[in-house]
Amino acid sequence: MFKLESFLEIRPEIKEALAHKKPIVALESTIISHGMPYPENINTALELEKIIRDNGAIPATIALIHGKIIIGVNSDEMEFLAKDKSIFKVSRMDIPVILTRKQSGSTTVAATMICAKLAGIDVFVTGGIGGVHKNAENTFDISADLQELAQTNVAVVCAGAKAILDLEKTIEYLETFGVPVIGYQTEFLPAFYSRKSPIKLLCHSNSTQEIAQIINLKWSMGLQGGVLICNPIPEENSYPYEEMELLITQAFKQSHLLGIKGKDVTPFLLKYISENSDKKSLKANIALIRSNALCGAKLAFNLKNID
Ligand code: PSU
Ligand code: MN
Repeated sequence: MFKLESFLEIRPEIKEALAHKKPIVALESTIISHGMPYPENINTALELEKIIRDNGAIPATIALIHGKIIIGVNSDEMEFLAKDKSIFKVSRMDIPVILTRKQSGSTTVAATMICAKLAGIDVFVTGGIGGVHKNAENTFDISADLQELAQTNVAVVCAGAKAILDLEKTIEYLETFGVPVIGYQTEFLPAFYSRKSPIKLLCHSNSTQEIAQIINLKWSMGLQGGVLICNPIPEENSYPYEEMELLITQAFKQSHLLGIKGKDVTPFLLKYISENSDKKSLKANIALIRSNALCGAKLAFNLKNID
């Protein structure tokens, strides 16, 4: 018979935090294995955990290690995720396959949301979410992250979405599936490297306390699904939207020429941009996710302290 405990390992510190209803922030691992080069990936992953701790919450980095969902990977496991080239990129569809075969994989936004929910964690911090790709009307390439946001009750803090995606279609998709998209201290959808895209959001809030109330009300009413909180990259680390778009268009053309398909598309585009912007895009990536960790810690605290 299926027993969740055989596949889900929640590390003691997080078990204790769950039992005492302490604020917890989940972190994904695809960014470690497939989003950044070594050693920036491991250094950033460890730093994010510290930022979350310094701001009164418990960090829980999530990954699949040798056939188990680990909630709160330790530093040795993080090193493994950061260095090993055979780590799978795991989204919703891959979870049962990787667990059955006792393999290891880093979790995408979709998979991290699923695992966080299984563990009882309701706030998750990432860099950028997946979305509707450009030319999706022909390729049907839409990230499983969006469907997860539509159905899984986890609040996701991100810096918007990269312009490797069709941002207008991504927002339309989230609207169709009833996912609240909240601009934190901005009226516009942030575009990852840039503080602002041309897309005006329907909801913005300057307070993590108010955002916590919105999330709490959504779930208390029985409305299923996530909430997306978009926190713009700090001003001093941002790039003009047009400048990034040019590089992104090149990356997109290249992926088309090489016939890159399916789950390889996003890592290909991310790598291309990173390699063609010296370390500019990497620095921006690190800065924005640090800022998201701070926002997520505050939000997790507010969610546990609703009046
Ligand atoms: N976008 C980024 N950085 C990332 C990702 C997306 O700017 O690291 C990763 C996230 O883990 C996200 C995944 O969940 O890529 C989406 O992949 P796909 O498009 O194949 O669903
Ligand atoms: Mn895809």
